Amino acid sequence: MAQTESDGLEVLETREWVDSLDYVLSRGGPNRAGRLLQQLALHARTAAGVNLPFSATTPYQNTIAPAQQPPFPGSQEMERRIKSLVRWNALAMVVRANKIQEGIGGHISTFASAATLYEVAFNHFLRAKTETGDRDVVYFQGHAAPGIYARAYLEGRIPKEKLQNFRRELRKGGGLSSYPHPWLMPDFWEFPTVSMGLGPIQAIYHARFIKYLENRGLKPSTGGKVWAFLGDGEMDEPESLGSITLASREKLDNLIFVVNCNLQRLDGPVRGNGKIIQELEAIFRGAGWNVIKVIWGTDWDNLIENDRDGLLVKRMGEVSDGQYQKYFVESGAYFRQNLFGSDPRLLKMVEHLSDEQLARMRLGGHDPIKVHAAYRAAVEHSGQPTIILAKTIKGYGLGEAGEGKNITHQQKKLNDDELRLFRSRFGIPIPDAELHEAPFYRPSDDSAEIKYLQARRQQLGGYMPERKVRATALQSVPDAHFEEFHKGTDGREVSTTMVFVRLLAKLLRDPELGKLIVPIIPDEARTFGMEALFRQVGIYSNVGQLYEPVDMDTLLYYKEAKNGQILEEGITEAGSVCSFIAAGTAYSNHGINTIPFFIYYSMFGFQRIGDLIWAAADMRCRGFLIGGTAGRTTLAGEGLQHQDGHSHVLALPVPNLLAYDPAFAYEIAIIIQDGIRRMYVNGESIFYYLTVTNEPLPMPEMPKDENIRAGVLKGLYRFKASGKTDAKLRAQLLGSGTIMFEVLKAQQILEEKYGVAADVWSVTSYKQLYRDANDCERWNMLHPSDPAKVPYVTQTLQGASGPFIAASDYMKVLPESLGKWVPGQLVSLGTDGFGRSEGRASLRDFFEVDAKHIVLATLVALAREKQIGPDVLKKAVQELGINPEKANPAIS
Ligand SMILES: Cc1ncc(C[n+]2csc(CCOP(=O)(O)OP(=O)(O)O)c2C)c(N)n1
Ligand SMILES: [Mg+2]
Repeated sequence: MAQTESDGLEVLETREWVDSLDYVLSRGGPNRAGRLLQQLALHARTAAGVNLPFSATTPYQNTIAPAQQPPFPGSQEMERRIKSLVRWNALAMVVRANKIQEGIGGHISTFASAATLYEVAFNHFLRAKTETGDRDVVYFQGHAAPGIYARAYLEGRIPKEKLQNFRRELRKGGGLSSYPHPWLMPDFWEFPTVSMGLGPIQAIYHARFIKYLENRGLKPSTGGKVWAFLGDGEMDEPESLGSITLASREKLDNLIFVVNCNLQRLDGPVRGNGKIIQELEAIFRGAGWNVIKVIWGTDWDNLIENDRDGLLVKRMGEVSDGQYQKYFVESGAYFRQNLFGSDPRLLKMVEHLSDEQLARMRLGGHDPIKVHAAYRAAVEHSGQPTIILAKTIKGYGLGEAGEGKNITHQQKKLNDDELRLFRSRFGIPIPDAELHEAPFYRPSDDSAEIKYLQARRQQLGGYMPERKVRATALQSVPDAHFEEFHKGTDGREVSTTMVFVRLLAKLLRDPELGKLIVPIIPDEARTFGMEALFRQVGIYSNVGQLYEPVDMDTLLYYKEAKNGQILEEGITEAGSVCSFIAAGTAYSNHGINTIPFFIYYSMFGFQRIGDLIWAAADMRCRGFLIGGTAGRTTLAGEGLQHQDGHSHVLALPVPNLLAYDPAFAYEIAIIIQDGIRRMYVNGESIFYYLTVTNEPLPMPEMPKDENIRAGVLKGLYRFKASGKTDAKLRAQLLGSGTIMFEVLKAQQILEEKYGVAADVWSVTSYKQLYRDANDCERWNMLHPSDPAKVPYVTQTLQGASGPFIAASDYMKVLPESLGKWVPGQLVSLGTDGFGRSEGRASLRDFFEVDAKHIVLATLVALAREKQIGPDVLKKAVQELGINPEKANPAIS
């Protein structure tokens, strides 16, 4: 590029200004220089209308200047050796596993790129216990698991045999799960992070929940941090970015994101034509985070420092990520030509470096000094969350086997040559002859490396990750709060939502239990009639209430307080469920038995945030998910997007979730009381889903039968036997939720009009019944010569005569799942299909779950058994006013 005279003048002029600024810097320091620059910008604008272009980014260089770096506090050489050992064992774990069993999978290149990020953290930052008894919590990137196992192996925490069984969990003696799963490794992993995006959003809400615990006086405020190690590709998940303003709004300076910017995801570059680091910087700066870029290693310091005219930094900022990735796999000559060759002045800057040296110039994320400086700055920063954007090379150290290549994410096998090169590059003392097996390597306990590593961990309070139950169990759950609900409402109509809210309010008043309860609501409290709680326990706010609420003069004003108990999350089910998880796992993470109740529109639960609920299950989260405004025909008016008739089907797959669709107040009381007991007194790794509805109905008294409680919990009991003991025609009606009241009406019609004596059974949980029946079935298969076990549903319904008609506000598949265990003909009525904007009566007619359809279904079933004739049916259709040609709700 030719230089013009004015170019030259401009360069000179710029230099003079830069020199002056340097002088100010040396005299007054960075703050003074910053103020001066601001004044200059202001002057330029007011005096001459110069508007500086808006920029959300800073130049493509490290945020922390070399002069600001703290000295490295450990032995770099020793830490490099330890890191090499971790690298080797992580790689060997995956390579061996795939040699032994083709296709078992695993990831090498994720950890290879992140090894320095982890090792500096492990040796200097991640505190299993702080001096004040707090702890840091760490979300490890799921695909980096081999590196975390490899380190635990060096620490002596995981035996070699388990390493050999990586991804072979069912082998004798057990193995290691592919990714972090507390369910599978409950003493080790704390946070399942491998479904991308769930780690970052959970980390944000966890950090916020810690502040909540502190502000409410449930946990002393002692400075633990939440670290989240994330992938740059992962940041594309909406969950990764969707809640970042919460973190800055709540001033979460206990939160540190470390994004491993290896510029690649699975298929190829994250931003081939752009720059992921700059893009993330802009997003997070805009959202109010402290952003620390770690782009260039120490090797670059001199070059950048001598770049007086900013030519190099400008050029570095022009090159796209796709091109940088190309440099990683190309020769030094190519790098020189392509990056520096654009300007002779740039070429001159690197003429003292050989191609070989150029090719080996380290990136920031592979340089412990740079990484350490960033971590130190992050932990010392106050008032804001911090994100560290560290540039690395994916598959670092793999050379031809995958370093920087698009295929590297999937690389699981190395041939002998590649293994040899890796071994030699990292100096692992394994002879060539043994390399083929990719053996693990651990120096003896008294080796310098192991002693150093152990000393570092001891200094930082112990090993990480380590999961354990840190809370002591509750003693008991007092009966007193629940008894009122056993009595019924004497004909007064209340909805099950109102019942639940009343129970919650009572529990909140309990001197012991009350403070542990965490009500979580995504902007729906008024819908559920919960506004009285605003005043009773307050809404949590990290700053209290800085304004005078408009409804201050009312009894139930919108009270925000620093020690407020309600987490009013706003319209974010994803965020709310993360608070639920943070509260429901505090028994292990923080030794505090918080009991979350997350109350939401049932339609926006499983189908919207099912993956987070799955993660909650994995984490052995406790608590109650309360699906409000539930039922396809019970939520009137709202229509297709709101009316939920399938969340109970979506709840079926979650193994440790108990799901209930209660009809009556006493059922709710029994389920919640027993739930608290099982989770917080017995310490079971289960959690609950309850649907509650908004239809006001008269709540009956609990029948006086000692088996009721067990029946409610197991999922089925006889609620009301027919009084017509002499009837010839008999039927059994099974009802759930609000549809129970249609069933009760049907019972009456059947008796009065058709001479059918029908018993009414309450099915509180199809899921419980299904699970129990399967359990028996399986046991019977495996123990064919023992007396067969009889499922609870069969035992309970045995002897009840006539067909079984089940009706609920959910899909027909729920009762049908019990088909083979119901001792007789089963007919299932349910709400398959899209909802409609309508009133309840019309909806129930449309979905064929109202009393008249239950009656018809019963008569048809009796006719099928030849107990009544077709003429009765024909007449019934007319009498009941049913249009046989109406559209099928399941597909219309
Ligand atoms: C929700 C979700 N979608 C897809 C995947 C499959 N997956 C696993 S790793 C990966 C690429 C990860 O890239 P990045 O976040 O950049 O991490 P890196 O391995 O590069 O550090 C993908 C797509 C997943 N685990 N979770
Ligand atoms: Mg990546």
